[in-house]
Amino acid sequence: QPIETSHVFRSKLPDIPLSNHLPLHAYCFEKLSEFADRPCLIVGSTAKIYTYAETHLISRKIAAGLSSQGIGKGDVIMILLQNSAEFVFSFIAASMIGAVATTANPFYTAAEILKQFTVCKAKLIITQAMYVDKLRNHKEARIGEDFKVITVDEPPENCLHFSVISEGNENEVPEVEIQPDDAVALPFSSGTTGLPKGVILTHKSLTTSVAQQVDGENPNLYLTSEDVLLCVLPLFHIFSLNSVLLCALRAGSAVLLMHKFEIGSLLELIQRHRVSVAMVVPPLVLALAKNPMVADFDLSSIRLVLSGAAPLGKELEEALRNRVPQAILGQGYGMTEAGPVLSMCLGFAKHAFPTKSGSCGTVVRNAELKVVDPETGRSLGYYQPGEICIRGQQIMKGYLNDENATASTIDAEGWLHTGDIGYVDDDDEIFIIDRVKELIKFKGFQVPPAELEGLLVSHPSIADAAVVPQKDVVAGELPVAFVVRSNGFDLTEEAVKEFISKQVVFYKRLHKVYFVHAIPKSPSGKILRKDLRAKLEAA
Ligand code: AYL
Repeated sequence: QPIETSHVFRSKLPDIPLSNHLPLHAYCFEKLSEFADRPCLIVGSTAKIYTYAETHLISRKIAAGLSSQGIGKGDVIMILLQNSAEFVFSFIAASMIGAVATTANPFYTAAEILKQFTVCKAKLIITQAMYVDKLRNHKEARIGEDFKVITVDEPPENCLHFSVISEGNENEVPEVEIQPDDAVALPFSSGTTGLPKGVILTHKSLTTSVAQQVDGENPNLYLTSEDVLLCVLPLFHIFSLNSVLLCALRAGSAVLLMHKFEIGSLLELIQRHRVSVAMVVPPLVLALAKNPMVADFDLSSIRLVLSGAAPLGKELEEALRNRVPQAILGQGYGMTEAGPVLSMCLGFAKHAFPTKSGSCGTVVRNAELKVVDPETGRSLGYYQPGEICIRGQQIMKGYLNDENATASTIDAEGWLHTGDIGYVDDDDEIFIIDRVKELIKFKGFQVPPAELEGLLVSHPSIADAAVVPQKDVVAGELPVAFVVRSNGFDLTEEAVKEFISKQVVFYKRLHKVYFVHAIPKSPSGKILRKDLRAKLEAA
């Protein structure tokens, strides 16, 4: 009987010993004594700098402060903040006491926040006063009684000021036993299907992922204590949290925090702080490549641009190259559940390899990647497109309270199925060409169709609905809906759009609504999304 050979792709870089027995904070600050006086956080809006020693000390104070607020091992806190030093301190502090941080977009609507908050059983929220009103709609749980709210600015009624935790005694951080398999971060992702779910990332997942990027004699992503990393992408998303913040901390680089994207201040800050490494998403590449203001600023400090979270077109990459000719441009490919990085451009390595435009990089070291035929499940060789699967110690432990979703994402042999279609070329570079999962990506943000479909069918005049992506030059993809009306024809496109926009964050808003007589479905009742996407392309 012939033995089926399984094609497994590996990094060109050798495996390295991993320090993934360490808790995440200990791993990130392992070389603290080396970097103590180096800048760690630079607050863009104020130019305030926190050194590594200060960042570590403040985080310890907050760890003690959180603990005196009753937060202990395994407890979940929600960080509902824009990029800020307080975000960073709170995240590290939670790790120090074995607590878990769930991060959410402060622009979420009250309903979106409360859903995540409730599923996680969060005991405390760290946020800004202006978002507190969204937390007051909660019917069962009340601020100050059932959960605590801490604001980084003037606290509204029943809330506490950040100083309550930041003035903790750093010598009173409780000693906790942290196991590598304990959760540390709980970002939300809809994965390949359904509603957003809590993704359990453990200390081991994140230390492994960071090590795969920045550790070793020839790190895949070479960062030093001389580097200044641009942190404009939101830290509540795993791309920025992992590949910007955690990687920078491990390498002793400085992190330039911007609380929001605005092209003028972005360019000004890059020039002023001599940013050397820019983590970006394709819409930001578009702005850097096309905005006329760019010509007025000195971007010569940028030596590396890493784009991720959504496909980057070759033309766009070329256009950016004209603006920053000295820089190495490349991509990272990740998925929240994968811990998150699957592959990264080897042009970023200390001893770099030549790479091709359009590629998402090569699988990270200490991991295995395969491409499987979605029909037969067999693994495929070079140049054959199929579903990308990844295996390694970095992947999530599973979804929070959802064994079925976990089992349908990570198979019995430990392979995580991404729902992305791609191939590997004979230089071991990965190219993503399609997505078989439902997920829509607006500027790299997740828009789970199931969530919008659930809202749509809750409308009394809607019998059935399906939401699919429509291609867009600026956003990458936009959510559009196919809707079956349940009674008469009174319901208008505008009414449907408004019904949704009141309930969701701006990037989940429907761009277009098509009224149809029926939603095409498979015999088992699954929406035939491919057919709907084809309909859009034909239109
Ligand atoms: P999630 N090219 C094409 N599609 C991509 C890419 C890319 N470079 N990166 C991510 N995606 C898509 O969970 C893909 O469909 O995580 C993938 O399954 O919000 C989905 O986005 C995952 O979306 C990095 C670089 C993290 C990227 C990331 C991505 C995190 C996005 C760390 O260094």
